Amino acid sequence: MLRLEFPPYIHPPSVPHSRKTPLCLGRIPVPDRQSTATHCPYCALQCGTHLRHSDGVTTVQPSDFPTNQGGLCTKGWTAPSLLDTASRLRSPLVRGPDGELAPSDWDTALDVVSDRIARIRDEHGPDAVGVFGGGGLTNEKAYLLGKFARVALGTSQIDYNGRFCMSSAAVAGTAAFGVDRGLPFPVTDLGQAETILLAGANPAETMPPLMRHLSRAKLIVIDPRRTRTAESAALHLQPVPGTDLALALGLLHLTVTEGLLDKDYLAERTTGFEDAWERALSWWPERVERVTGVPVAEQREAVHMLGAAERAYVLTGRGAEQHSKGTDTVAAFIDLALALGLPGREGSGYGCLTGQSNGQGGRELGQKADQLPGYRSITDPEARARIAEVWGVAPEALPGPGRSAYELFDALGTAGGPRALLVFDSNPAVSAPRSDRVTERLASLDLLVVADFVPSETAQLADVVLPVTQWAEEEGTMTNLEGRVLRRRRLLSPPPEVRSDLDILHGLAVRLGEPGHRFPTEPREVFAELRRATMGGKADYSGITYDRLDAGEALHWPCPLLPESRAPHPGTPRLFLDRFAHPDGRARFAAVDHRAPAETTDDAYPLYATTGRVLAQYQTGAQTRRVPELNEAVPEPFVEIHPDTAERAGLRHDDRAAVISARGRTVARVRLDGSLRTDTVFLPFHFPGDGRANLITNTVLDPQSKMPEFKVCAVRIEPISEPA
Ligand SMILES: Nc1nc2c(c(=O)[nH]1)N[C@H]1C(S)=C(S)[C@@H](COP(=O)(O)OP(=O)(O)OC[C@H]3O[C@@H](n4cnc5c(=O)[nH]c(N)nc54)[C@H](O)[C@@H]3O)O[C@H]1N2
Ligand SMILES: Nc1nc2c(c(=O)[nH]1)N[C@H]1C(S)=C(S)[C@@H](COP(=O)(O)OP(=O)(O)OC[C@H]3O[C@@H](n4cnc5c(=O)[nH]c(N)nc54)[C@H](O)[C@@H]3O)O[C@H]1N2
Ligand code: SF4
Ligand SMILES: [Mo]
Repeated sequence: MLRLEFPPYIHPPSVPHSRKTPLCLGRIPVPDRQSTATHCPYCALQCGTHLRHSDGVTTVQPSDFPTNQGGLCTKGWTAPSLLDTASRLRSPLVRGPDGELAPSDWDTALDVVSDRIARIRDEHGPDAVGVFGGGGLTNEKAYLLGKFARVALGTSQIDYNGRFCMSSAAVAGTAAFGVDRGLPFPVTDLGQAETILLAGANPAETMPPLMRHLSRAKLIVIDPRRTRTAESAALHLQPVPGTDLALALGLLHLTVTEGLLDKDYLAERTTGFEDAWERALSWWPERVERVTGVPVAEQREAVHMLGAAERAYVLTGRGAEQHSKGTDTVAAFIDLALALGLPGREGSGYGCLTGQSNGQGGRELGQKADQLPGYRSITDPEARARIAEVWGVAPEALPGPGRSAYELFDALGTAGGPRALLVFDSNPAVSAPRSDRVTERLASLDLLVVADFVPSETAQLADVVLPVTQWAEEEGTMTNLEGRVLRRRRLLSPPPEVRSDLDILHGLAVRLGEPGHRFPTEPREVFAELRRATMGGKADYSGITYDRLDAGEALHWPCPLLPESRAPHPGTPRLFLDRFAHPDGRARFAAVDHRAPAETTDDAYPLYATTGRVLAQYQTGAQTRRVPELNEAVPEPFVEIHPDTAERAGLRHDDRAAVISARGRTVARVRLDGSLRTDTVFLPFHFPGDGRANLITNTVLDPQSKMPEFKVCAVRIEPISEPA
């Protein structure tokens, strides 16, 4: 496991990190102002920062924003250095007849894209062009991307990387509460809790400053690994990967049998307990221990810690969610929280820790295959009519739901599948399951267009690469893990030949025959339209303005626009205090049952592999592998393995090993860890090429959320000899 020299979120690194004057460019970056208040570009905690520029150097300092309270992790501290990374894309690239990507001008690049799109569309219809977005896009970009796909391209084939992220929690949360917002309460509420259950989340590495809010509570951590988060827990339950559903059902069972059920809450605020209980009834503690490996005494301790607390939370992360039964697993944890009477009570609740910078906003503004802005369903006639009106098109002209992320990648270049794909803010050649197959599908396309600021592994496969602005060079809004809308502010002007994603969408839309005003390039203008589009939806942003945000108001959606005679709506930091969002105002228990992972171990593949993150690298590493300090901390793929398991496989610490599943093989450096389960190995997914964890992961999808089973598959591990 990763150990850094200094605590991850207290001290600044000894060397100041800076955006240095780029010698290669011979250009001193032009600051638009000396300093600005903004937020870190990486994760959903959206730590507040002060960015400053002087003497050609950009530096970052944490601000006293509620989510980070003056802390930053190493990624936040080093974020400015990516602005001028040597590999920054600085002009459009078009693949020439020689098969090489070569610099081009914007008109040529955009003409090539629009001409080929038009041709493909004429020949094969609008669904032959696909779009893939990301949870790192600002709200404005995510909104305009969805509109671009449905209006300018007329395609149903749009989805985004959030499908691989919180989609299971989103489905389960919507079913239980009628609306899904990652945390339906401010992060700071966690600071008053007595007990917090963290199911499959490792915030000590994935959101270090969040740990400040968890430090007063007794933590119960459910994780097959003894992570840094688990080390700080009062109780660590260490299940076999893929068995959380049985564990959650067992905890519900014990809540009832140990007399901890909140019957008044059940009667007043919920429906469906009986059906849920019918399933949980057969998950008695000894059976749960047999399936999950979690001792009965620990199960009992967990429910008593939760039941005894006046204020308690149940939180899920990707460890519980990224499974072929992720939706049911989250539903079972929500059932547990409901049985204890937590959701919708001040000082208690259930929440999912969203992941990417704008994972929340990205999930509700219309880049998901089945959604329109405002968290509206694309199959709901009323929602279609409303959005069509805002967009100035006929409702019938809006396409229906498209394929989910993996289904979309899998169909690329096949009969009936898209023949062109535009990627904004994702690197699926590394992040998608069976990334070898996905890479092959991407390569088979007639046209692959990637907008990025670095040559990601996916960009390297593209026919056209479009260089975009980075966070410190653009304005916009983001919605953090607590549904709070924040301002991203510009400090620097971008390199000369770099454009914003909004500019690109405008340029393409106009070339495809759209009136230019339909695709504004000014974030403020897009936001004004987005407010109208979300008005009356579940995620209502209509009462939020840049001016209110700039005045420092903390606005959590829903924040509807009120008549001028009334004071503006204050936003909704806490959802569900009076009622849940279903018509009857009640939360719904889900009747779910455990099932095994799609793939279980056998003689050929005797170990479980699970995947996840380390502090120093972000996602596919496209960004953080280019930050020297971060890459030096964790420079290469590794596999965590128990010493006994390693010995049986003939492996020692630091050996290179092949980890092999039924789908493929990945190569990683052995790291011995005596605290790991002996039946489980762990790999981070941050690395490209032969070291991609996604060469082995399982593409089986959750039937409801279409989430792939990133967190469990069966493998064997073998030594490989070092290349000479
Ligand atoms: N440093 C860093 N921070 C990040 C990111 C990053 O890439 N790097 N990414 C951001 C994003 S997009 C996201 S989504 C979040 C993710 O944040 P987390 O959910 O905290 O991250 P993961 O490491 O994917 O998974 C959490 C834990 O789940 C455990 N786990 C694996 N399998 C199982 C299982 O079957 N059951 C249970 N209970 N646990 C299991 C893993 O051991 C791991 O410790 O992090 C965000 N922050
Ligand atoms: N095995 C395994 N696989 C996983 C996971 C796992 O736990 N295990 N986790 C999944 C999860 S939770 C996630 S969120 C995904 C993440 O998967 P990806 O989204 O593919 O990962 P990133 O590295 O964040 O890729 C984002 C790319 O967009 C670029 N970019 C950043 N901001 C912008 C922008 O504003 N505009 C444009 N045009 N480009 C931008 C970055 O430089 C980078 O190249 O991976 C998933 N894959
Ligand atoms: S915790 Fe997340 S938002 Fe905060 S500094 Fe680290 S990466 Fe940035
Ligand atoms: Mo994520």
